[in-house]
Amino acid sequence: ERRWLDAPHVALLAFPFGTHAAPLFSLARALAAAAPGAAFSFFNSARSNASIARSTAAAGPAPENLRVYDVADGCPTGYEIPADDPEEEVRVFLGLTPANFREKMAAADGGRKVSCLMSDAFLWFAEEMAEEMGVPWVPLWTGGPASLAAHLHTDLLRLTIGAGKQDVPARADEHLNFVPGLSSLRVRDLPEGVVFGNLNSEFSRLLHRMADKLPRAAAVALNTFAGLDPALDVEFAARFNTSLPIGPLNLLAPSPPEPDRHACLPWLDRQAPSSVAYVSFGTVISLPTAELAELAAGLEASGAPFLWSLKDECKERLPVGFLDRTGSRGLLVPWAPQVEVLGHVAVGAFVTHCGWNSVVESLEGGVPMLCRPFLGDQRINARVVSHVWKIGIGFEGGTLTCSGVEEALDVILKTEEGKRMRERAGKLRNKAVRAIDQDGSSVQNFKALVRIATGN
Ligand code: U2F
Repeated sequence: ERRWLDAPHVALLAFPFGTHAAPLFSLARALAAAAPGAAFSFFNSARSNASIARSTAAAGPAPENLRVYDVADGCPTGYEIPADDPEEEVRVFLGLTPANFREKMAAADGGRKVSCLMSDAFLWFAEEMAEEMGVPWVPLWTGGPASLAAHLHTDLLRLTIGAGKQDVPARADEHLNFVPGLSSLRVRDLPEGVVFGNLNSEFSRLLHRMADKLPRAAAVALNTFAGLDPALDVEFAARFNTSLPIGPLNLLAPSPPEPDRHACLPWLDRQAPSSVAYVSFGTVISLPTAELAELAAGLEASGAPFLWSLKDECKERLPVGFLDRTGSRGLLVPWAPQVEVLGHVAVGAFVTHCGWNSVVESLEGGVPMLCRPFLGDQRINARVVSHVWKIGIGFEGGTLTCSGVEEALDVILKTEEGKRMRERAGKLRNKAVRAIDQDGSSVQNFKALVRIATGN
């Protein structure tokens, strides 16, 4: 009995919005499988847990030593996110933290003492909880690594550039050569809330606090791999007690393939190699109607076959007649098995918001990107894709236009430059695959993570 109570018990706290909780859960599964003698408790909102359960159903039950707990999110049944205030649910949830986590943790796994606290890096207060409990804190950063470097240097950036203006400052085009790891990026690529935009938004304050806490973590896990961005490898190794790039997470800890409910893959089988434009803006972004029309017109004008993951409620906002005119070469679906789609030989370009998971999946498929970033890390990810790795094209004006989409698709799908982008993307894919080889750097780092988490 006593021995059971003393066995390692790792608690994992999820951030239940966007594509944050799913990668942490995949990691929890992988850790539980690698350390069968330890217990793992995963804390997340009921809604997010249900969505993870649906998308991982094909993997069968989670390992027995991994238990899943629902924490209160403050949203009544039937709650709908207000269109004019998408951050409301995040604010409500954060308002309940950390009490909602504490309450469930107290009873988790028969009260077995927690010996390591892992969390989404956004949940900065986990550092204080871990400190109180006298256990190590191990956060996972799920977004792009360049944006993390920007958050870590928020104070330096505010001092140097000035801050507090709602718009992009006059120095927008200056390079960030005074920030370690970011010298080839510009002020305008920064996440909003660092030097421009609302510095007092929920996210801006949360990320600022996180930056303060991360250097105290026992280790910081990252969904990237050594060598993808060598300057950032050096920066994180210097900044953190232990920097653990363990990505690509979806290769290290793969979920089962998504069911292909809308028959995307057989449709792709009928298309020529590298000919199809795949379009998706992730789980948070919904294109404004005018821009949706521009994108539709651009796809139509390009003549390229396309696969578009577009929620049904957005379909109603498409230009009249678009579906009739393009039905023979376009497939619209409410959800696509994106990893498999990007890995399919027919896909030649990805029109994306540059959410980090999408960027990593595109890179794994060796697919060049057409980048239309919106918020958070997406702008800086887009700039890295187009100007550092040179495997994509950005929309400098910000929004998508018909001619912009047509031209960028032409370059990627039909020109020598597009071919070179594909070759460069292919080289990055090979690096990613090597990182999760038996002796690869991410596998080694994962083993180190298992040791830190279980105290061995
Ligand atoms: C937030 O990102 P998002 O959830 O909007 O976008 P991604 O990081 O690109 O993740 C989307 C995931 O959803 C999957 C896709 C990705 O794993 O494969 N998917 C799918 O399977 N089928 C579809 O039809 C559409 C999507 C945030 F907005 C970003 O800025 C952050 O970088 C990100 C990670 O922190 O979280």
